Amino acid sequence: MSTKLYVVRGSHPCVTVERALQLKGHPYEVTEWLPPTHAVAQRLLFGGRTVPGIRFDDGEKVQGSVAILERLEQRHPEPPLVPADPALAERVRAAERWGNDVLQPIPRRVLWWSLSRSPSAIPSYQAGSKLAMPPLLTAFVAPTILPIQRRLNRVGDESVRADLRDLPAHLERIDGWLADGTLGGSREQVADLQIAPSLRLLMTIEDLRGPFLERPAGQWAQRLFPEWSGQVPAGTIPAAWLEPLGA
Ligand SMILES: N[C@@H](CCC(=O)N[C@@H](CS)C(=O)NCC(=O)O)C(=O)O
Repeated sequence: MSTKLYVVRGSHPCVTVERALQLKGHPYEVTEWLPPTHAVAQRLLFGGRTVPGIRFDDGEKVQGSVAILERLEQRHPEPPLVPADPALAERVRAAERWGNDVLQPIPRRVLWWSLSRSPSAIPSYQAGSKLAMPPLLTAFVAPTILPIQRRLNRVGDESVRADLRDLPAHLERIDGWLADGTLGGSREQVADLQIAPSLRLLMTIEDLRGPFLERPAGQWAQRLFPEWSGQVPAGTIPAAWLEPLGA
């Protein structure tokens, strides 16, 4: 049996786990779900509805990017994804938890809001997917899928405006971690793998890409993940909402 990673195309925590498997040199196969069918399939396989989930080659199953990286580290310690120095390891773990709890939901909310405004951008996020639908079919199903995703992710004007207001402080924090070596070391660690994909996914929204690229955080995410499918056209987010970012 080979290790199987269960993903939804475009999901940033799935990218986190896939990069970790690649860094460890652990062979794996990818099984892709088409949302919203993932919810039923993942619940049956793992007990919870979200991706990523992994079934290791010996049958052990783990769900959730932080739990998967932790288990991967125990099963395959080399190369390490957590620093040997205990004080730095504690900082890296704390940054990873913040990345999972605070930062990770933001691209979900902002992106589903943006795709609801610019649904013609949806096919760009399916590039490279085995399950990519023809654009006409996507246009047909989008009015059904978008409200479900908005509800699942508690997306509304107010939550997205609050996310955009909070982003400068989050970017400041990440810039600080890059400056003090918690992030952006010579080898990628669990916090890099958790935080950079969230930034990179946000940078597929053209209105955010410019302001992000002006900061160390955005430049770092772009360096770690130069290729990323998807593009929401400029002008999707109202200009007034972007003011906190200096855009
Ligand atoms: N913090 C968890 C969250 C996973 C999560 O919410 N994944 C999203 C995709 S990015 C998902 O499965 N959403 C669909 C749903 O909530 O049903 C992790 O890192 O694994």
